[in-house]
Amino acid sequence: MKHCYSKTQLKTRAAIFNFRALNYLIVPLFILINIHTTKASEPISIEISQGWMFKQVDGESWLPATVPGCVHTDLMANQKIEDPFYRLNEHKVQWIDKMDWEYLTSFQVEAAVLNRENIEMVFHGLDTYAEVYINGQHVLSADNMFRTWKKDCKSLLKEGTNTLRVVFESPISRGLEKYDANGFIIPVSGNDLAEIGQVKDQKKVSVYTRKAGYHFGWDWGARLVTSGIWRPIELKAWNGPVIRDAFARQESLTNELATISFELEIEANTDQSGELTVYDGAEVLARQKVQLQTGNNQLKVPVQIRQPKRWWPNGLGEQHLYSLTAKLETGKETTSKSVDIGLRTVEVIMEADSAGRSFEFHVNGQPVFMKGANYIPQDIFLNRVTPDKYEHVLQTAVESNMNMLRVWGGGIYEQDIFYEMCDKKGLLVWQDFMFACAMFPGDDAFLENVKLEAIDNVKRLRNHPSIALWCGNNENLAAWKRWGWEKDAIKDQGQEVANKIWKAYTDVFHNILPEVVKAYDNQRLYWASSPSAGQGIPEEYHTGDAHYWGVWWGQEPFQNYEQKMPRFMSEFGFQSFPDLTTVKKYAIEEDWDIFSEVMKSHQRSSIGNGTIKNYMLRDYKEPKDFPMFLYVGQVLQAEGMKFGMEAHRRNMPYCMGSLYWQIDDCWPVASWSSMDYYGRWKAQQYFTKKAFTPILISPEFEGKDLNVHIVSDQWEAIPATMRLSTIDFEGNTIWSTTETVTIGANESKIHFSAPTTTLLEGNAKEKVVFKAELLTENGALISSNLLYFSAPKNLKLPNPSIETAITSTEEGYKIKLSSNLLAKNVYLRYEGAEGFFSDNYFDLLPNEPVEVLFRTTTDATNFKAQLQIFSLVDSY
Ligand code: BMA
Repeated sequence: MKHCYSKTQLKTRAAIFNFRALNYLIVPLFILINIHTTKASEPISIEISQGWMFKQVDGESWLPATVPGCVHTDLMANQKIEDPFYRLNEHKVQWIDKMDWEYLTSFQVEAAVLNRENIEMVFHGLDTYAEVYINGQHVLSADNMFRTWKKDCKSLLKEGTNTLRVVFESPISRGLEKYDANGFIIPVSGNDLAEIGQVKDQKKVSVYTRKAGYHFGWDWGARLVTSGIWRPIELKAWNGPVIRDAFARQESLTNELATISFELEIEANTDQSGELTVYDGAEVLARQKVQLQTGNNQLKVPVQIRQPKRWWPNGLGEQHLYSLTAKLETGKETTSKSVDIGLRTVEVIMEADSAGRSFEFHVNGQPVFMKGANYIPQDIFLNRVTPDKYEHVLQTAVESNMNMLRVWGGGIYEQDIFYEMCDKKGLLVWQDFMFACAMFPGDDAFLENVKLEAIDNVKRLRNHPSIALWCGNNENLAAWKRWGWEKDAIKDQGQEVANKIWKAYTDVFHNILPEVVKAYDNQRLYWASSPSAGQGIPEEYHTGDAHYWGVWWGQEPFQNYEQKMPRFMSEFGFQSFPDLTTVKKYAIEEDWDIFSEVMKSHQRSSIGNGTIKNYMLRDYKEPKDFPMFLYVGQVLQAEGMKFGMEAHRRNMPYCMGSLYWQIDDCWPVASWSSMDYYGRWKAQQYFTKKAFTPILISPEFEGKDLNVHIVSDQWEAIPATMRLSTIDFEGNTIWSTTETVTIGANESKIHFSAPTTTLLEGNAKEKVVFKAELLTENGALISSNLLYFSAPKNLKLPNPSIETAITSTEEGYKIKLSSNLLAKNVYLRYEGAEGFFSDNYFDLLPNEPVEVLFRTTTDATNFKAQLQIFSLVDSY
């Protein structure tokens, strides 16, 4: 089973088309091409997704496969392996990535396809070392998961049944060959979980292969190194010329006029003339005669849009999209291509000031504070990330008042649908190139591969208004310059080797990638590394972007989020476990101990579970059992991160961004995520929504004083009422004031300040809470917040009686909660069906009822009986 073919064996074996293989096909394999509805000369596009079978290269039996997909999910579907996410199963499936695998299908080609002048097969994503055979003939060698591969196959196809076979060599075997041939060790972070991967001598081979880094493990990820056809394979057939690419380069934008250079790449098979028309919907924007030469033609069509409607980020306006279509008519043939674009400017303003240099996104000329999170692929098995899952995560971002996500460099250049949704939802994207926490090879083949990958992806994504900037890598620079990798390399391997490693870095991040961005997308900023102060200059807190990990990795208190204030925070975070319902998906009751084998295995941070516990015991009483540990852990994360998000916003415009680590998960695990693998909101997600509200009232202690800040992202000043009070846990007001304020446009300002002693009025600080509310002139609540004078473990929390009134609604239930005494971090839990609470983990103040909606699409008839409600006093 575990025998591996050498490269030569594999090639010889693969070169002879394996007819024997076809005998194993148990179902007739073909795809139906619906040519009857296709007009004689219209382009044809067919996805080759049917009838696929797969097997281990040296195995005998073919099994049905799903394409797009991967070996692991195919093995699971055929019950050859158990779910790797369950308990310790991940460790039992590590043999898979040491094997070579092959995929095979047959498909019908009708005469109508064959008669087209051009026929091409497009491989949108092969993971990763793939040899492709059409009708037994070797046609392609692929070695980069992130690239698109095309093969002219006019002369390869025949009428009737054709076969397509893709052979994947183990990324581990190929990685080991490259590792051993390299001659020196390339530093790679501990995120490459070679030990869990049971790799020979625990060699970290991930960086040799252009494949999603997180497949090799991460400090929140499983180690499951996939192989497979991960994006569709498309057969295209057409007559005449084809528009390969269309790029709407925005030349200038004013309120009166948008000037666009519509840049088209047209491939023609003969010299010919034609007419090109550019449409915005049905409206003709430009029309011109064109003369095409055989081969590639680059055309620039100037286009103007009068009174352009702008595209705005979430919270600041509409996301207007234009659909531009280029239509080429050559007399005989017509071909067209459409792109959706948004008209806006995005700049990063970096201006020297007394502290250092700003790092401010300006959208349409206005400074915008970026509120958001880092995004990782939503599954280790990418084929399982359905449009619904994209919708859920991205809609969560919108509902949490975010306007930016960072597509982090250890995952993938996301699927088109991700960016299409970001365009529609107003989520700006900080787009990393796919390099993270490692140094990389610098040989010519590697560099060329990276260059082609960058061109593919920049061209694919550059029309999206959501993309805000291109960033070279995640933490590679910090690792080399700050974490000591450079010094270690010099010490252990000598200056010459260190120079080579650094040269590879500068070749990729200071030459190749910025040159690609300049050539193909020159209006976006290229930022070489996150975090950094500039190209080759590691992060300094007074310039550039920062990742602050003193909280968590450095065991520093949450209060340090206020002290370690950067110009733009692109990462900070704190872990929690997922909800018990999620834990039950991977752990049985005997595993319910944070130090059990199963719980430790679903925790990938080297300091993980102990660190959660340490922080918890600083502020909370020790939870009485495992379910309560999970609950308190989520509250701990939420409160800590709330403090961080609010601190960054309070410090605007000095700090102009707060992107926390991380919004989602790729498997069920303890991690920094605010939403777990199943899309369940953790406490932090609810807290994020409130901390990122467009207008925020935010009280904080400063020495002996309490200050109340009001932070606004809005561009108009508005009059409001600020109501402040100190109340005890029975609901008695012991101090209060009401003031009229003007909330300044796009600013953070202290509107109230007083010594804490004044607010306590002689009461014990363990028995009262400070309440801040902001209301419109008409009395509608804009924002409210609470601040306790003491850590939760010291609070004298009463035993509240929480009353509920539950009524059915069209979408589920409405729960009205009220309490006679303070109920801290009220948690509503219902396991009967999947559903969503509109709020959770909130503090219920005495005699201030709160309404929560429970939305569900499934039957939840037993809701009333099974709804559990508890609060912090129940945890110990
Ligand atoms: C940053 C990220 C990730 C990592 C996270 C938590 O370094 O870029 O690499 O998962 O911190 O450690």
